[in-house]
Amino acid sequence: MSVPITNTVYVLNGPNLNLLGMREPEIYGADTLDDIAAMLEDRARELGLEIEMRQSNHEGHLVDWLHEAQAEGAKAVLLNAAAYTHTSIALLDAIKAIRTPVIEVHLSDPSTREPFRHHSYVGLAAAKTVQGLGARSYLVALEAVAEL
Ligand code: CA2
Repeated sequence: MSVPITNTVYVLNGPNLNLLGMREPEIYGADTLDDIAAMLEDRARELGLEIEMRQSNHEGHLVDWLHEAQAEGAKAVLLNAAAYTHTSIALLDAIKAIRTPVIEVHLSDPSTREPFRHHSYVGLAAAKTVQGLGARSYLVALEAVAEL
């Protein structure tokens, strides 16, 4: 049975992103995940959307939250799966298993970094990818949701 679609956008963040703003600012920028959440909430208010921001270092939590997004009728998911982007068939299967659109987000541009970051399992099923814009990648992805 299908649930009614809400205005809530799940923003799911993978391993080590809880350390954002504390290390490697030259790659990932100086904003913390809380700063990004605040920016998204401001923009979401203007767009008539709501943000459900989560972070986990555990792959299975991300899989469970993708299922939850669909069960709760989320409008879309912004997913920065961090390193699991490049390794996780479980996340690929979860994205394929739900009808909720998933937008892949990255702060950096993995395609210009080490070769092991060039392949994205998430990107094989995501509706769109926004990368390389720092914290603004999340905002551009949110704006894309408003167009859905
Ligand atoms: O650019 C992105 O957003 C990434 O998803 C970030 C991941 C990386 O594995 C992907 O290839 C690209 C890494 C997130 C690690 O976050 C840190 C935060 C602070 C200090 C060190 C790592």
